Amino acid sequence: MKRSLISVAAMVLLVGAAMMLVGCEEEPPLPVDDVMPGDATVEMRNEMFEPSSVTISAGETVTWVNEDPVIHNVVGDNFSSGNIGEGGTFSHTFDEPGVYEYTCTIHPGMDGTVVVE
Ligand SMILES: [Cu+2]
Repeated sequence: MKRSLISVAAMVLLVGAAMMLVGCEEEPPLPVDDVMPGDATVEMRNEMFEPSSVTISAGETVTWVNEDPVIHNVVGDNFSSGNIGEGGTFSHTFDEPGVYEYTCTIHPGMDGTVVVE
């Protein structure tokens, strides 16, 4: 009895390990689309916007997610997030086509672009 329990446990471990290996190959490390609703998601990571440029259609929404342990913000000509702490998010809907550049005013050089088609 004990022996079969052990072999079942070993089997479960093996299957689990195999599934993890397969998972690593097929899935990106961070399924960004699953993090938040929104038509595009931009991560704030290592004091950069990632991706630094996103393209959406008019009427769609960009959601920024702060993955850093420091405060960031998202400031453009017609939108401003205020402070976003670790794990925090900010969303903005872009109704008009155009090229919208934005920055984190806390970190010089932390810039991004939203292209609205
Ligand atoms: Cu910042």
